[in-house]
Amino acid sequence: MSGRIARRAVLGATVGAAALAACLAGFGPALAQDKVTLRLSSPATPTDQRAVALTEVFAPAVAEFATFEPHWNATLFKQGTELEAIARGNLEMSITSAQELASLIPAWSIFTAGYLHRDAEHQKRVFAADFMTPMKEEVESTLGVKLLTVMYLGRRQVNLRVDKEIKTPADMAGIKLRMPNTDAWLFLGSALGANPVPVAFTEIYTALQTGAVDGQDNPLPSVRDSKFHEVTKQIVLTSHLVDLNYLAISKKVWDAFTPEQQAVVQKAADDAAEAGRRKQLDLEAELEQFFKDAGLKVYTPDLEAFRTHVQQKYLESDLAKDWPEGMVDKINAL
Ligand code: KDO
Repeated sequence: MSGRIARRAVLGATVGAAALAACLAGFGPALAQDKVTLRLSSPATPTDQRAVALTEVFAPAVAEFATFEPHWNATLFKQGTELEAIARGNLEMSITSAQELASLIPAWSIFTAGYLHRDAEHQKRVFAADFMTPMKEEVESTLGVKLLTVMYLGRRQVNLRVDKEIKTPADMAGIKLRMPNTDAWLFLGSALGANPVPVAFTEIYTALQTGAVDGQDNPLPSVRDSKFHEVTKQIVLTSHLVDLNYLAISKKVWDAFTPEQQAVVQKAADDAAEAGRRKQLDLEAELEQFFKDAGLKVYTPDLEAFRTHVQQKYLESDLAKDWPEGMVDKINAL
């Protein structure tokens, strides 16, 4: 008896919902449901400055016609699978890396090379340079992904749970260094002289805590944000990669915007990138002291030895065979 009542109640609710939906459909574009939802998936934490800037600057700027729906901590897609998800139409946005692009389009490995970008401003100039147009177009035509802007992640530093003092790449021999799981990242780990071990960003803390790895590399704000300093003893200021990410959007979604909406999205992306960049640079400047106060050793190794070793490894590598002719010189000249 109670089952019958329950069933009728559910049916009634269904009919009611269907009728309401049909009724609302008639109102068309005036309704909020017509806004496009921009789901973004990223392993970044919600307190990461790129995440903060996208939430505080990008989202409100596009709110009239789009709902920004971020999924941080890789809760929607696993790190490194986002580009494929966009290409398949399962995701609208991501904060992708040159390393992820390089695993699909080898020429992009040029931007994974250690000691290539000089600083945040250099990254911006490179991204805006004419020689980037064919690179960006290839990403659009092969992956259906538009790269909106470049986001500054910061200078990557070696962060170890072991005591051993590191002066040169030779001192890194035998160190199990966590790297993200793509060929370009693993190559960087070995170019630093270490034994690279692939681990997803969200698993680093546990890998350090359990000793599955001896260390990891990331910019200082990421180290603090994800509390890696709780499970490590030292930070070696190698600054081996001035790291970046690209804010990426589905080309199909982009093409469906009006030219006016595209201009709004582009400006919102650039403004968010700029806001994040400023905050990230400030944090980098102040965090050295924070880690010293937390009891970690923080010091600069023989940078010339690291630079020479790493650059040599890249220039001799198979990766370099896929780099567009003359591009390293053009990047250096900017
Ligand atoms: C990381 O996995 O070490 C890395 O720093 C790589 C970056 O390209 C980027 O994916 C980043 O993680 C995440 O956004 C988390 O900060």
